Amino acid sequence: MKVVVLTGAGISAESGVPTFRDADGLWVGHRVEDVATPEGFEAQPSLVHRFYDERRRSLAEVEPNEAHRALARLEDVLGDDLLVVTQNIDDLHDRAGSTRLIHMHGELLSAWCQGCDAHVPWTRDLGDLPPCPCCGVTALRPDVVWFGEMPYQMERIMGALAGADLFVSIGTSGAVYPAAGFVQQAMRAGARTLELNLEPSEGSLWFSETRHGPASELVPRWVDEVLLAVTP
Ligand code: BV8
Ligand code: ZN
Repeated sequence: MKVVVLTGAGISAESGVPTFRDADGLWVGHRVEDVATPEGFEAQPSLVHRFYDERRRSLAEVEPNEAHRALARLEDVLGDDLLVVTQNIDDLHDRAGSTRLIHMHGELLSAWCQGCDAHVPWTRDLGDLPPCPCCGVTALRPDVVWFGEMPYQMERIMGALAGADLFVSIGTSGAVYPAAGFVQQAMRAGARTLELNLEPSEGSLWFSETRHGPASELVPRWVDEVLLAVTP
């Protein structure tokens, strides 16, 4: 059984990573167009660097939760039949052990050099304009996909959706495209579709089944169901 899982900020909420649209959401205090666009970065680079430097630093204070760990367990059994596509730029799936993982909106722990186009692992601040480790130019930006920019590995994701038997969406409001359209592509490919979210999302009507509750409860329970069905 081929499974594609899409995750959003809701899967990291119980780890203490703020989501975008909840009351204490990340973008409160900032206008989205100010911090999550190339134009915003061009106009106010230090504001945008501060926005991402804060989020990169806070990674040291959070841990993966039972939902991240359940998906890693699922990969141990399904192997190449599972692909996790995350919209999150935190490293909680990675730390939980997921390796068949695509960060379609980039990663906080990576920097992208506008001088030589290198993508380099990065854990420090970028606001103090450090030189690129490859070309020495002080032209590093957060390696995240902003509005108007092309998400990463879209061909690989489209291919996985076309062959999926099951598409599961976890902890996302279904507000941002192209991620929000994946459920329709999966459905058109004949996949069953399941939404695991705290409350109905903007795309709930597209899912053949929706379950509401915290990811740390819903995801392990769903993974146990799948493991029961696939292990002889
Ligand atoms: C592109 C990275 C084209 C940075 C992000 C009009 C119509 C349709 C589309 C558009 C349009 N106008 C513009 C567009 C395109 C635009 C878009 O979709 N805009 C929206 C606003 C309409 N999209 C883009 O620009 C994308 N690129 O289209 O490129 C292109 C084509 C060719 C060539 C070049 C370009 C790129 C979008 C990527 C933006 N970057 N993030 C960063 O992280 O700072 S978006 C960011 O917000 C996330 O990555 C995610 O994608 C998105 C939504 O966030 P969620 O993860 O869903 O989190 P949210 O807070 O919203 O929801 C949390 C959910 O969890 C809630 O439902 C809640 O109930 C639930 N929850 C909470 N707690 C729990 C829980 N669930 C379970 N358990 C819990 N405990
Ligand atoms: Zn460089």
